[in-house]
Amino acid sequence: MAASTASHLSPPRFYVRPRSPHPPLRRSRFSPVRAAKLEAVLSIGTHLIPHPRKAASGGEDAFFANSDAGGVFAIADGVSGWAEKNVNPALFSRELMRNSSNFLNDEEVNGDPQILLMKAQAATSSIGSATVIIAVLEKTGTLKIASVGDCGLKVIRKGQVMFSISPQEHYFDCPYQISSEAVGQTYQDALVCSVNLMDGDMIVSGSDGLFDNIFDQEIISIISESSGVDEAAKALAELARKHSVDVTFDSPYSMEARSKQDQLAHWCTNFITVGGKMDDITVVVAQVKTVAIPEDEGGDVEELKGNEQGIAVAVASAEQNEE
Ligand SMILES: [Mn+2]
Repeated sequence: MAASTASHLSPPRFYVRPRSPHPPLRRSRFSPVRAAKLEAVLSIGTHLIPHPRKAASGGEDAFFANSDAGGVFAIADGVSGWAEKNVNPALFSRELMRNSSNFLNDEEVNGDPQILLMKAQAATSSIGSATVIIAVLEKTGTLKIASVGDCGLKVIRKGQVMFSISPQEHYFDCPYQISSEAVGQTYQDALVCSVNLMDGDMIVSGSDGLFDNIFDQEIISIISESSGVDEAAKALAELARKHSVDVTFDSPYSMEARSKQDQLAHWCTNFITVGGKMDDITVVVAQVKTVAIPEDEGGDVEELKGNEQGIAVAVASAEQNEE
């Protein structure tokens, strides 16, 4: 009845809707922040819980986060095998992060996480190796990522994981790693990618201690229930920690180990295939926000759009603010 009424009231010409020659694409949802007077920044929360047996030393993960100039964060996970050679695995990861932080405003780096990694590795003199991820948000809303190994990063938008990076590993549980030794990987081996973010997007990044012990659905729940990035980072780390010491929890790590048992049997027999995986757990939660820039800076936006000068200018502004 309703349909016939509508049909009766609507002249036929209204039924002939011209089709747009360019229907909206899914990609348009990921378009960068375009508004002329807005720029993207990150609000960043972090939380680190060391391996239960490494609590006294602080563990072997290291990280830094900096909300200036849009936003940058990095995580390094010192490879624990070095302890067998009487090398403290934390020294390399900590120095790598310290150097990454130091080169942040370097002219040559210019907001490129892979170049930042190159400089940081070259400046690191400690013996050891580490997996590492560096992420830099441009003011246009593009997140640039360089990752070596199995640190993870996911982007959550409207309650769904819309972006995730894949770990790089030689074989199960032996990730690519930046190393003091020639046999290791370098910045050239990094997985390099960019993702265009929108206001409200949540980035969850962490060492393997996080993603080996927590499922996507749990991450999504915690993100949706938390009131801020600090609270979310803490809650994620605590749940991962709880699972990591739970021998009955069927963790992502155990599931993967079982699925690769055939290849493991050839070289190692003592992998856990049930329960959580005890490890250092580092969590970074970052929320993308758009902030209005002052009117008198509006004229610069056009030339910044989509190119690499964005970060350089943003860094310069941050430096000016500090003076
Ligand atoms: Mn780890």
